[in-house]
Amino acid sequence: MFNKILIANRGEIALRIIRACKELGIKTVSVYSEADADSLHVHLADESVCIGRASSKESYLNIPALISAAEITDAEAIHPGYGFLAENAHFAEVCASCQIKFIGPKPEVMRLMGDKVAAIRMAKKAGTPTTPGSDGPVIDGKQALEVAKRIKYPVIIKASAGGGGRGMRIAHTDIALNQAFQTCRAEAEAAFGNPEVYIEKYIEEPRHIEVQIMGDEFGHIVHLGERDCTIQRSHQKLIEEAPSQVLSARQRKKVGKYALKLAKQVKYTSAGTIEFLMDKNSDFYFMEMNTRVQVEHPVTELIMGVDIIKEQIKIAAGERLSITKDILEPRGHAIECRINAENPDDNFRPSPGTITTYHVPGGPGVRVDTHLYQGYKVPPYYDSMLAKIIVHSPNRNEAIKRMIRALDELVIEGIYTTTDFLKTILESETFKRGTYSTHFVEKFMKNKKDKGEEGSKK
Ligand code: MV4
Repeated sequence: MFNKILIANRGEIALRIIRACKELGIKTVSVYSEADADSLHVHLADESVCIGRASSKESYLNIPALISAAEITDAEAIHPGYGFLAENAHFAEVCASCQIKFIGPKPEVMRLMGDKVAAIRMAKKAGTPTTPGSDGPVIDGKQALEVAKRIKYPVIIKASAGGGGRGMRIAHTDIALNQAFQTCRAEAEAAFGNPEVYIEKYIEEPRHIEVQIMGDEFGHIVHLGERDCTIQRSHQKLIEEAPSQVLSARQRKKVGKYALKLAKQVKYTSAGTIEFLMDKNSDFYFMEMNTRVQVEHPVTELIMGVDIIKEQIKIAAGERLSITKDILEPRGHAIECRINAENPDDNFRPSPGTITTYHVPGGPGVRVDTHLYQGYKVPPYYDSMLAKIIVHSPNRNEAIKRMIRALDELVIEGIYTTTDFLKTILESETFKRGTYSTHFVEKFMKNKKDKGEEGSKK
């Protein structure tokens, strides 16, 4: 096992990783930007190193600074968390060349899955269903029209280097397609330095279902069931749950099998997530694979009784997966709410500042993953997520009630947060019924406006 790990991240995920290390008897090194000198991850680690100025580019994305920090502290491994360098194959290669173990999948697999066209090819090869679409990149407007004619409108144009909802355009007609194709290419070139795009049939009103995968370096790969992440806004997930209440036992088995096929095809190691869209006929289509631990991993941990971060670390240290069963049975229902420093009444404008009053929920079945403390100053430079409230109950109805109870207990004053907004979603009949698509929040906001209702106040 490792003696010491450097955590190349900040916020709640840095704490989550430090806690796993402590329980495994591993020493920890935190890195921090000048804006994070008063952050909890700096204090909870055994050692900490300042790696640069406030901007991510000069600190958490600064590869030479991170490698130097690992070298001067004798850290044998780096955990990247999520975001920042977590899916950067080049960073993983630099780590390897410096004899530092990158806690994640192999760089080749990260690079392959980062190329969305290549990922779809692998899915097809594995027998994992994909959406009807162009077989590979689309090079000109003429070819785009040919593809649309074959698969029928509506279609979606996606950047090969995109992902997570960035660089996408929908078209319903030939004329719109021509325009969208050119714009999408130009945007992809500007955003990713790669103009390559591909086309898929646009799945209307889908649900977002993703499957957690873990693989060790002995070729043992398992899935830990699905998460339903349909409640999102602007490609940011707001509420995630596991298991998905819309899947029958048969469908659950099916989507798990589809995910496992792709993971086995690429000989996946470490923790990863395979994302699917589910259409109105309950058919699944592979969307993309995330080669990192995700924000929403705790809902899987609670229902499966697995510590995903500890498993990730053990796998990287060359140990075998401690999960021996091929199929794990979920126990109860878990829901996660992401609390952001944003004002829902002002188009979710970020709301940095000082937390003047702070109280966290507790009691049975409540887990809070956060880096907040009373007096903490939320910096304006990074992601606006403040906390994750995660609840576990015997069934979905009980979990919803528990979450509402937990959100009622949560007190964060001094800045705007999304707490009350999330509560109104949980209290809505549509959420309770569970009959919604990825457009839920958009429709919910429109309804609120039409009724002239007010949202959460400071
Ligand atoms: C789609 C789609 C419909 N049809 N692909 C959004 C994130 C990125 N991973 C891919 N995304 C989508 N791809 C086809 N062929 C709709 C989305 C999409 C979406 C997916 C999951 C959750 C929320 C979403 C919101 C808007 C669009």
